[in-house]
Amino acid sequence: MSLLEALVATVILAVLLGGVFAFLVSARDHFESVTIESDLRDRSRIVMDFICTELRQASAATIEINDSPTTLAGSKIAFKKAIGYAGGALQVGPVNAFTWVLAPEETLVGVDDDADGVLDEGYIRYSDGIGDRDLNDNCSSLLEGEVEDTVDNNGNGAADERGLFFQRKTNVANSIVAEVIVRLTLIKRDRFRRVIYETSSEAAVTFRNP
Ligand SMILES: [Ca+2]
Ligand SMILES: [Ca+2]
Ligand SMILES: [Ca+2]
Ligand SMILES: [Ca+2]
Repeated sequence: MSLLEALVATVILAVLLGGVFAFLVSARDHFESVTIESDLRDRSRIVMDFICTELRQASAATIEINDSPTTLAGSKIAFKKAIGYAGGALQVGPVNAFTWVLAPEETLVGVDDDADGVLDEGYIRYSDGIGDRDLNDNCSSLLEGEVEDTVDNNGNGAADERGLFFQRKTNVANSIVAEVIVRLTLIKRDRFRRVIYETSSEAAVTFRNP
């Protein structure tokens, strides 16, 4: 074999190996992204189920959105659970709440403080009347489809709503009815923090206790 033939053979081998390597990297990235997406969907389902299960036990009369019994929509819902009847009157427990909270590393609003490519990410705080428990998920600053521009980009009736968002319903007479819509957008980054994955869900909860 001449030197030239050896050189050509080496180049061909290098090209082939390069192709195999690129294929393996892309297969690994694809596997990782599929895994992250399915983890995120599972987690979203668990969080949504938890919120709805807790809310279903609420006494409808105790519901407050953003600390007001008449506010129709917001990123905080407070409620008291119905715990039984005594002397014909419904008894309720302490105040429980779900609240969207800005992540501790995101101190300035409008600035990506931790430079991870996600602006003002938050999480969900659950207060059970005894203490606060932080659900360990990144909850998006804005619900899917929204951009910060005071316009309702995703057409759900609210502008620039948070990734955790509660909406009460009213009847034709404009009275609040015993139902709330829960909307949730969770986000997750890949390990290089290059790609942000996002998943959204919504559910309606009807309050059976007065
Ligand atoms: Ca920030
Ligand atoms: Ca950030
Ligand atoms: Ca909206
Ligand atoms: Ca908007």
